[in-house]
Amino acid sequence: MTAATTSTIDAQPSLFSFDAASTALVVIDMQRDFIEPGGFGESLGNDVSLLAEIVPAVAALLAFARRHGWLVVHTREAHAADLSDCPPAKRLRGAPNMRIGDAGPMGRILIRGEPGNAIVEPLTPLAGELVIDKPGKGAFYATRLGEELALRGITHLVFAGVTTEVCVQTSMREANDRGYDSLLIEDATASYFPAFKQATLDMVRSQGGIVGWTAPLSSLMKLDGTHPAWK
Ligand code: TIU
Repeated sequence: MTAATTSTIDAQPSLFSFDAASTALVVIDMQRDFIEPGGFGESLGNDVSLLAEIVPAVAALLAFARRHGWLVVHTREAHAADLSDCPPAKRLRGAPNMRIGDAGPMGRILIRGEPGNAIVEPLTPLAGELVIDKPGKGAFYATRLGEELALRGITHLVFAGVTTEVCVQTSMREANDRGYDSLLIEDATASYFPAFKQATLDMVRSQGGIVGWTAPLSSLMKLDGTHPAWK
C-alpha cells in the first residue's frame, strides 16, 4: 500500500486539502439532455448554449483526475422507460414543450438508454469509471453512490457539471450531510442562469464553507504544473 500524500490548493473560503487515494471527481449530468438542443433542458425553455461552454474545462478536469488516479464518477439524470421511478409531481411540473418520457429529437426525454441521455462525446466515461443513473436531482438519492464511495474509502469529492444550482448543488448538499469534504470547480460548472451559478458559488463557501469549498480549475492544475489549455 502506498502512503497517502496530501495536496493543498488555494480555494474559498480557505485552503482545500485532499489525498488522491481518497478523492473522487463527481461529474454531474453532462448529458445531451441538458447540453444539446432538443433535450430536457431546452424543453423547459432554457438556452442550452451556456452549458456547452464548460465542456473543455470539464474535459481538462477529467484528464487531471485520471492522471492523478482519482476515482471518477459520472452521473446522468435518467428515468426507467416505464417511468416507475419518476414521481408524477416531477413529470407534471410546469408547462414544458415536452415532458419526461415524451418522444423528442434525441429519443424519449430523460429516459435511460435513449440517445439524449448519453454523456456528451468529449466527456465519455472510460472503462472502470462509475456511471450512476439518478432519478432525482441529488446524486445520492435512490442510487448506489454512497455505498460505492464507502467501499473505496472516499472522503473528499470534487464536483463539476450541470446545472450549478440544481443537480450540482443538491448533490453537494447531500454529500455535506453525509460527511464528505466537497470542492466545486468554479469554471467546470454552469447554469442556464449565470446569476444562479454565482449565487450558488457564494452560498456554498459562505459561513466558513457551510456546504464546502470552491476553486477555479487553475488552482488544481497548479499541482502538476499544467494549466487549462483552452485559455
Ligand atoms: N433544470 C435544471 O436546471 N436542471 C435539471 O433539471 N437537472 C440538473 O441540474 N441536472
